[in-house]
Amino acid sequence: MFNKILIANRGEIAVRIIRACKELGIRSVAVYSEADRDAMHTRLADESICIGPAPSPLSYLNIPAIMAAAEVTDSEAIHPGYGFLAENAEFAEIVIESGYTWIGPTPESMRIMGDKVKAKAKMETAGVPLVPGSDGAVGSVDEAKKVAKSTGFPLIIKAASGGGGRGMQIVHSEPALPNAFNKCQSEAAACFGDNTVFIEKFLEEPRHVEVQVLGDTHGNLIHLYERECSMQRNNQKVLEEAPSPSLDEETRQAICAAGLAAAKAVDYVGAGTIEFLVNPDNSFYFMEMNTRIQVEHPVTEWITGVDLIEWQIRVAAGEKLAFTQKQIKIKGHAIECRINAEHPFKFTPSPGTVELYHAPGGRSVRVDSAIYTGYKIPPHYDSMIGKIITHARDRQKCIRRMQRAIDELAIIGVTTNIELHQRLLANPGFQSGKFNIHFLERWLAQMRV
Ligand code: MV4
Repeated sequence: MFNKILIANRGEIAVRIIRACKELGIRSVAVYSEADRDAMHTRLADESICIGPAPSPLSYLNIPAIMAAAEVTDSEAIHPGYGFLAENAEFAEIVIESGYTWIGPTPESMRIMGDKVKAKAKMETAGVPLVPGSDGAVGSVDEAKKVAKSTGFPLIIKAASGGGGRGMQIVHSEPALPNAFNKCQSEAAACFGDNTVFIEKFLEEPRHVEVQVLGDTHGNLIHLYERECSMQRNNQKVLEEAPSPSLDEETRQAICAAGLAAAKAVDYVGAGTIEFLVNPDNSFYFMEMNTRIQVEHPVTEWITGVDLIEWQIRVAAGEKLAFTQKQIKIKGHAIECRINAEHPFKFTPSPGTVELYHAPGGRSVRVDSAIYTGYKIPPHYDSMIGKIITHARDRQKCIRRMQRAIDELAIIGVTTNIELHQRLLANPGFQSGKFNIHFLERWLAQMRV
């Protein structure tokens, strides 16, 4: 096992990884920007090292600074968390070639999954269901028109290097196709330095269900069931749960088997997530694979009893998975509410000083956060300041428990989305468990606040 791990991240996920290191008896190294001198991760790690100014390109995305920090601290492995450099295959390669262990999948699987056209081709050979669309990249408006003959409208044009909702164009009719195609291509070139785009039929009322997988370096690969992630706005998830309230047992087994097949196709090592779109008739399609730990991993940890960060570290150190697929059973229900420093209905960021923070507690409540009373939330980073996770025997009890946990939560000094969660948890549409990716935006639109 490692003696020392460097965590190339900040906020709640850096704290989460430091906690796992401490429980494993591994020394932790935090890297921090000038804006994060008083951040929780900087304080909690065994060692902390400044890697540059506040803007992330100069610090948390600054590969030479991070590699220098690994060298001077004599770290053995690097955990990237989520966001920042977590899905950067070049960074993973630099880490490995410099003699450190990368706590994550191989750069090769990151590269395949990072290119949505390559990923879809791989999934095709693995027999994972794909949304009907172009066979690979589409290079011209004429070609796009031909693809549209088979998909019909609406269709969606996506950047091969995009993902997570970035670089997409929805097209409702033929006359709108040329402009949308050119826009998608030029935005892809500007955002990702790669103008490759592809086309899919646009699914109009899907749910977003994702399958958690975990692989070791000995060829063992398991799934840890699914999460329901449809409760989102602007491609930002707001609340996630496990298991999905919308899947029947047959669809659950099928989608988890498809997730496993997807991961096997790239010999996946570590923790990963396969995102699917699920139609109202329960047909489902591969959307993309996230080759990192995700924000919402705690709901899976709670229903399966598997510590995902611990196992990311163990498999990176070469250990075998200590459990088989048959031993992974769903126990109860878990929900996560993301707490953001933003206006609850306008969604404008609200950085500033946390004058008072009181975390909820009691039975089956988990709080993953990096704030404290007196903490100054810097304006340079994501607005998510923490997560509340609850567990119970069934979904209804889990919702009730979350309602009482959120009622206990007090954050004074900055505006948060706590009120959004209170209103959402009480909403009959949420409580029914029958909602899709449009639910939150439609509900907010009809509230007109
Ligand atoms: C789609 C889709 C409908 N049909 N693809 C958004 C994020 C990125 N991973 C892909 N996304 C979508 N792809 C087809 N063929 C709808 C979305 C989508 C979406 C998906 C999941 C959760 C929220 C979403 C919000 C808007 C669009």
